[in-house]
Amino acid sequence: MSNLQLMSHALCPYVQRAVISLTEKGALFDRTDIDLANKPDWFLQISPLGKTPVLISVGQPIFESVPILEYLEETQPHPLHPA
Ligand SMILES: N[C@@H](CCC(=O)N[C@@H](CS)C(=O)NCC(=O)O)C(=O)O
Repeated sequence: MSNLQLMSHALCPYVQRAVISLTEKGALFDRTDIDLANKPDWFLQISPLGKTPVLISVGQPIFESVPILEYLEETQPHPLHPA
């Protein structure tokens, strides 16, 4: 299992932001699709608003797509922002 796990939904554009960043950076990650119409309890415990995406990095959940993108930019190679 990768150190990066993305809690996802197939149609979620906010998830796609994270997937684009992870893919462009060549980061290995596991993706778990969440049924947003029937959210599992474990998901509600890590996602305060019950929304995707949530990125779990080394066991620590990060929620909201913009902070996830900032975290990936700061911790993964291949910068997507100009210096
Ligand atoms: N501001 C959030 C928006 C995330 C969001 O709205 N996700 C939707 C799916 S695209 C969701 O999880 N909806 C389920 C719900 O609101 O119960 C972000 O940028 O991550």
